[in-house]
Amino acid sequence: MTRWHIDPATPRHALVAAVPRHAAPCLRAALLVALVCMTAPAAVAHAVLERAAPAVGSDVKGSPPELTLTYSEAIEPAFSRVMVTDASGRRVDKDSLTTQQAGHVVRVPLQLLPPGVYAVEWHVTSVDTHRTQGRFSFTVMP
Ligand SMILES: [Cu+2]
Repeated sequence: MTRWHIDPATPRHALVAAVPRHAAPCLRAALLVALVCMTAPAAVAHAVLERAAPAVGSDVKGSPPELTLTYSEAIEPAFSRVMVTDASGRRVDKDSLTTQQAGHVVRVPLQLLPPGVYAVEWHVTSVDTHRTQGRFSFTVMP
């Protein structure tokens, strides 16, 4: 298996960080895609979040046992991070990230979640070394 060298100080990251935070989410995503692709050393698609369970912005009945995130490309678990927090900012995932389906699916076990709104923040590095990130929320209903 190929080993990838990840340098956290590459200009690509500076570019990604330079995208205005106040830009509309879709514009920001488009800018990120453009910047990441422009600066790709060997252009291969990077990991875009294709779906999530619980789904982005969804209401779910009862505490979900885990969060799953499906990406367009395989991700490298050692260089990827997912955090789920409650409305007070307390972390409610079990700080354990595993992958399935050749790295396309990320599984994060969750603690027992009382009804409320939860925020998911993810930063992943795909196997082509490109970093992508995003956040969304879901609501646990009684
Ligand atoms: Cu890429």
